[in-house]
Amino acid sequence: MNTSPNELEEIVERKSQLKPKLPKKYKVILLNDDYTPMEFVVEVIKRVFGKTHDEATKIMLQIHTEGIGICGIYSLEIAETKMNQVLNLSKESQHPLQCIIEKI
Ligand code: TYC
Repeated sequence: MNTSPNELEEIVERKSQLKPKLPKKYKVILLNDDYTPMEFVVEVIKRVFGKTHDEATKIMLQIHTEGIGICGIYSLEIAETKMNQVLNLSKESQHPLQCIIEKI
């Protein structure tokens, strides 16, 4: 016997209740380079990611020594917005600072 559209809807609904979807999260990562001034990176991290001066300095030094650093974890839309804010600030100031997002 065929399943009616109403029954199908009910099954789909029951399935989605059984398996609540966790929203996908994305890391916003800054990359090291040899030219961007440390103080500029600290200011960008404070402005875009709302970190304190001490937090931003710690993240900047981690990027400087290890090559990359995570500035925050967000939904896709917010992660993309933050990445674009970083790229716009670095372009405006003519620094080569790079920023990427990565799915967790
Ligand atoms: N390595 C840079 C310097 O020595 C500083 C720097 C830190 C650049 C973090 C980029 O994401 C970065 N001036």
